[in-house]
Amino acid sequence: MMSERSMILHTVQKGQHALVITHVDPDGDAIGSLTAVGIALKQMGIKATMVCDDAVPTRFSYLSMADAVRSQPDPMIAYDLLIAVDCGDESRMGNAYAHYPNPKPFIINIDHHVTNTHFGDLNLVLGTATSTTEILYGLFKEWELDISSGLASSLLTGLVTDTLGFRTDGVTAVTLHAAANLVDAGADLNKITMRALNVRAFKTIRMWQVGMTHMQIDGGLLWTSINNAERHALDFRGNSSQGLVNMLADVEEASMGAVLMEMDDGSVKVGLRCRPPFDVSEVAVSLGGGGHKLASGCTLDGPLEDAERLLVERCKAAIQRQGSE
Ligand SMILES: [Mn+2]
Repeated sequence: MMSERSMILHTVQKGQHALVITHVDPDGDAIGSLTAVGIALKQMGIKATMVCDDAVPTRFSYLSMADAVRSQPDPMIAYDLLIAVDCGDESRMGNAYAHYPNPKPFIINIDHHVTNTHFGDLNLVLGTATSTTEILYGLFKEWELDISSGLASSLLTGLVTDTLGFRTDGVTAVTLHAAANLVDAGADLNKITMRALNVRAFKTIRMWQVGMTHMQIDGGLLWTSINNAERHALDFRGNSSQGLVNMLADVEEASMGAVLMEMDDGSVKVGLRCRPPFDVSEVAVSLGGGGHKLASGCTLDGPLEDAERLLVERCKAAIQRQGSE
């Protein structure tokens, strides 16, 4: 029996031109994973196109090959392989996948979301890994791939951002050994922490300000919502709260934190966070979303007031149930 890892290697080596896709509204692990796979395939002499529906945030511009990320696949290329990174389900790939003509290429799904739907033809899903780049690091080591400094920077970026600087629940000695090896290979931990984690756009902090004005606490849930008019007034185009929800969930009196953001189409993007022993993925999954125990998200139908009422009710019930288990 071949292991999943060697089957992936076998499949990748047979490929002519790979399409690599990461999730919409990308974070550091998404862009780190996307560019890491792009760099690795290039080192292996395999053609690849890196795609993300949304533009690479400027704070990740230090990553090699970040400027080669496209917003859609090249229609002139017949891809024979699709590698999805950091995507819990197909919809996370956005239009890059949804608008891809049938038949779709063979899919390799590499991810660390516990709620991953195993949508690939080959699935390397490790819910215990702190980031998708931690999984990729293990994969590349097994393939005995040379970890160049560019590759190390991409991999460490995913580790640093998804662990909020090695502070989250799932961080183990394995994570720290991987990070140390990546620093040895030439990644600059200080620069990555500063650029990918600490530095934020002014409009992000303005968005936090608006969100913090509206925050409410009830039944252990600390939440806030930002409506479409407010989001436009801030010229805030993202659809995640970019750290605001983490801040809310760190409040001592709160068991869970939530941020609701109304989008142009009337739908409401929800970010959820909590501390052990609570589990927000249960709430997110029950509302059609997914993620991790301590960090999840979902999209609700508007209007915003109805979405808010539904979410608050579900979260408060979950807090009561999970707190007494
Ligand atoms: Mn991730």
